[in-house]
Amino acid sequence: MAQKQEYGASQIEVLEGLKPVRLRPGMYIGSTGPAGLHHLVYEIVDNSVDEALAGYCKNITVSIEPDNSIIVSDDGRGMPVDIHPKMGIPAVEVIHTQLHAGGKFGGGGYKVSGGLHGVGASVVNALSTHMVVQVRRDHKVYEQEYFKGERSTELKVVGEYKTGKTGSRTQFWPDPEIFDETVYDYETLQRRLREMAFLNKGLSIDLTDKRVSPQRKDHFCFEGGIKEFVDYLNKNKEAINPTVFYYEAEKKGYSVEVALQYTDRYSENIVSFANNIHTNEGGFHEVGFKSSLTRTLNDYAKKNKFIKDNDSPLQGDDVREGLTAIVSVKLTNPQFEGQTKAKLGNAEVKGFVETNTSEQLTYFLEENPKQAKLIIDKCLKAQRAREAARKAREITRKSSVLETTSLPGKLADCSEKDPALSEIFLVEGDSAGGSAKQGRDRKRQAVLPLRGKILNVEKARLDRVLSSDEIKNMITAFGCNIGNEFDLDKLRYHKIIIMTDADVDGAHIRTLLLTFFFRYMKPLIEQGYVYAAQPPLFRVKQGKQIWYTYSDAEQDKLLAELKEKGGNNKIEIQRYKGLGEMDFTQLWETTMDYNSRTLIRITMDDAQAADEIFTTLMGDKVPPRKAFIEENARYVKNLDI
Ligand code: 0RA
Repeated sequence: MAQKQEYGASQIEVLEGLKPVRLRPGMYIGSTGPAGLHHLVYEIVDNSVDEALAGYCKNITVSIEPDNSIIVSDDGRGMPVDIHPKMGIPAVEVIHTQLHAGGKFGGGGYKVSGGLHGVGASVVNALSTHMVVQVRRDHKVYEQEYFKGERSTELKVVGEYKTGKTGSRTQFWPDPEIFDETVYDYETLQRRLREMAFLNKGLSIDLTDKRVSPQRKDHFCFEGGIKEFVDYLNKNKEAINPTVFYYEAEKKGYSVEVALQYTDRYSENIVSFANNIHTNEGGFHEVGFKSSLTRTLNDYAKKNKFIKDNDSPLQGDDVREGLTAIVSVKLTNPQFEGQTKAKLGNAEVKGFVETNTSEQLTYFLEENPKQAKLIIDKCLKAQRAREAARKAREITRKSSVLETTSLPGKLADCSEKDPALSEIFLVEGDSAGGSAKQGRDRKRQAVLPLRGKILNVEKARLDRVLSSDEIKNMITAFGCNIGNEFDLDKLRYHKIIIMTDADVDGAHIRTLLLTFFFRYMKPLIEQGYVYAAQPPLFRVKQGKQIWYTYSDAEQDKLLAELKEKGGNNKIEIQRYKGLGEMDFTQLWETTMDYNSRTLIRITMDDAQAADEIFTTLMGDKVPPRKAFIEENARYVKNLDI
């Protein structure tokens, strides 16, 4: 304790002020859209989580205030307030007004750290119109305020406390000059904070939305950590092994936790983290885990004669079918690599995870022979199905989608050859498909009509997936193959646009398509190549003027404005029930024209929620599906008229 107290002002190395952050916010928080806005909260929470990882903080509370400002408080030691020797100002002010050098406040302070390596607070401050920081320390309450990243008051003592605890409290108001939108989404924060609580067992995180009455609240605290995360992810699936396998291990500078459970599904769901950051692109921790899993299950299966000497061994795909697993590592010097800096590059982590997983999993299998048998049986089934699919593919090699080069007959391709400039519309129904083909920009827009419902891939193995015509057409049109053979470089369009009717069927088809992309072409979603078109709901005509509106709210606003101007004279309203009701010029003007259309990008954030949604909507269990649809009925209500 005493030694740790020394870390304070002297640990902070100063680099520069905050101008660059306001000039290029994207460089620091990724985007100035919704993702960036929510990122601000995570940066502040990360600092409190670091304080928890250092062993000093147990409770974190986050609230969305009625004015959309955010308050984050913790019961840690309180940020340091001593005077920084070089700068001559309090450390807490340095933390909030300077971009300091690498490592957590110059390193040495904390064991592990995620986020922006401790510069988070200053970045958030720079992008906020106003920030208020309070520190409870040494029986005093300190406070300082900032304006767009600059100090607006000196640090002063605003009170004293006799009892109660030390801690830090930050309130900030995101700057509307920086962000497209400054309204927080409860579910987005809820998802990430729940995940944070799973990843840091025993840490309590409370979230409150004060914009609504009654207030909306969540309390997250999981003594079982990622073990409970697996329970949560599998809650609507049938488990193969009832006991979730879990272990944790540590050595100097590294720790690892793994939790896993098999389900009766066909897809694999391995989610890995390094320092609480979701490593979407994998990395050495994931590689170590996967190779250990394959080797350990093969060794066990051979030793117990589930696999005979001459049988072919289980492959990676076989041991991952239906698997839900969380791999979480924490390390002092994480190297994040890859396109989105979401891949762990520390090679030494591979052996560490591999060795520990093998040892602990072997132990689990030997302790739980009944469950071990169920797991091996599941893997053997997957192996037989894979073999059968391979044989079937060989027999029909000529007609196999994976080998054909000719494009599907239903596709109206574009003439552009550069994928970055090309887009493909997946259109519900042949008649809307026809209008889209007529209305499109032939140079850059391709159209593929889809007939009716596409196959629910959640309930089918690869061989059946590949026998569906609609799916084969998409695979050949996209050109990038699927599953293990997926190759993003071969993708022929960088915008894949789902265009369905604004009704329940349309929503269902969109979900089926997203399920397929999510399970078999995940990088498409990760890279942000998948979009949903937004066709209008209404056409309003007054005299020679025509307006299109895309939501009930927009429609009400327009009608109110028109009424104010000149009453109801001659106003004609058409409500579109489907794409098929628009002719090709209307479809172009409202939904396909680059200048006037609105596209909704399907993000990886959505895709994370997607696993849950797909599991619930597309799986076999009826009660959770019914509950889900009822809970979400408000989203569907306006669509199905
Ligand atoms: C003491 C020393 C240091 C940081 C903190 C307390 C501290 C920071 C935050 C941020 C949010 N909540 C907090 N609670 C405590 C400096 C440690 C270092 O230099 O690494």
